[in-house]
Amino acid sequence: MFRKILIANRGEIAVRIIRACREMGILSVAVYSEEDEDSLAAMLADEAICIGPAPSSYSYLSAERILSAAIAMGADAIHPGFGFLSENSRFAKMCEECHIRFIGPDSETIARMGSKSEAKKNMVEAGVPVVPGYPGVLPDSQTGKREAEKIGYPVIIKAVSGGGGKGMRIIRSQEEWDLQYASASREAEKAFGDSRMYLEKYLENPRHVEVQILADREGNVFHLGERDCSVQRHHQKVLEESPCSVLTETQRQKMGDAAVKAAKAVGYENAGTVEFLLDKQGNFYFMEMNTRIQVEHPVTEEVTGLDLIQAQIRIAAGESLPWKQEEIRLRGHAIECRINAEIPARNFMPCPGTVTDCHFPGGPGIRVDSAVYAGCRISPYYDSMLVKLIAHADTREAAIRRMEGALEELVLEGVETNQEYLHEILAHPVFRSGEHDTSFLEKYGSLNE
Ligand code: MV4
Repeated sequence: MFRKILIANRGEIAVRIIRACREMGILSVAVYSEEDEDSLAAMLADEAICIGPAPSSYSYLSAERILSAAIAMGADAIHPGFGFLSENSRFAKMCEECHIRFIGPDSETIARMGSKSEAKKNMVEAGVPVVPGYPGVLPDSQTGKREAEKIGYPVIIKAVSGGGGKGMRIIRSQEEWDLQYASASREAEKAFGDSRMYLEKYLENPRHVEVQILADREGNVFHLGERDCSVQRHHQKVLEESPCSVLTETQRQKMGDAAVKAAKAVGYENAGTVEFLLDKQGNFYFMEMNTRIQVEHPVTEEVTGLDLIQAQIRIAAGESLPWKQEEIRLRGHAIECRINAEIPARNFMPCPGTVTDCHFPGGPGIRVDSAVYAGCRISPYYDSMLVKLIAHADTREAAIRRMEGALEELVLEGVETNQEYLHEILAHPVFRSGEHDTSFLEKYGSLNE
């Protein structure tokens, strides 16, 4: 097992990883930017080191600075958390070359899944269902236009290096093609330095359902149920839950098997998430694979009773998973709400400032993942997520009720938050019915209606 882990992240996920290290008897090192000197992570870790100025590119996104810190502090592994360097194959490769274990899959797997068209090709070969479309990268706009005609409109074009909505356009007729292709590839070039695009049939209002997997070095792969992340606003997840309310046990097994097949096909190691789109007929299609731990991992931890961060660390240290798939039982229903420092009435504009006072909810089935404390500053330089509230209960309705209570109890003074907005989502009859899809917030999520 590792002696000392450096956490290449900030906020609540850094705190979450420090806690896992503590339970495992592993020393933790926090890194912090000049802006984060007073962070909870820096206080809770066994050691902490400043890695640079506030802008992420000079601190949390600097592979060189992070690796230098790891070497200086004598860490034998790095946990990247999510965002920042977590899916950067160059960084994973640098760790490999420095003989510091990157807690995640190897750099080649990260690169392979980072190319969304290559990932999809691998899945076709493995027999995992994918959205119908043109196989591979589009050689040019004109070829794309001809292929779109064959597939039939509406279609969607996506950036090969994208994910999460950037460089993506829905095209509903041939007349729109030229303009949309040009604008999407320009956006992709700017965001990823890669203008390459791929093409798919556009599925109207699907659900976003993702399967958590764990894979060890020996090739044992397990699925840990799914998370429904259909409540999104501009490709930002707002609320996630497990299980998905419309999935039958048969579909769940099929989707889980497909996710395991996907992971096995690429020799995957560590924790990963296989994203699917689920249509109204109950068909599901592979979209992409995320090679990191995700923000919403706690809902899976609550329904499985497993500690995903500890599992990641054990796998990275070479331990095997001594389980059988049948032993992984899903119990009850879990929901996560992301509480952000933002002003819903001003188009969800971030609202940095000082949290002058706070009170976290508790009681049976309530979990709070946060790095916020009374007096802490919320920086304008980083993500505005303050708190993840997670409610777990026997049924979806009971979990929703627990979450409503937790949202009512939660006090965050000094900054505006989306607490009330989340409360309104939970109360909405369409959400309550469990029949919502990815168009839910577009349709019902605007304020003052
Ligand atoms: C799609 C789709 C419909 N058809 N692909 C959005 C982010 C990126 N991961 C892919 N996305 C979508 N891809 C096909 N072929 C609809 C979406 C989509 C979406 C997906 C998940 C959650 C919310 C969404 C909101 C709008 C569009």
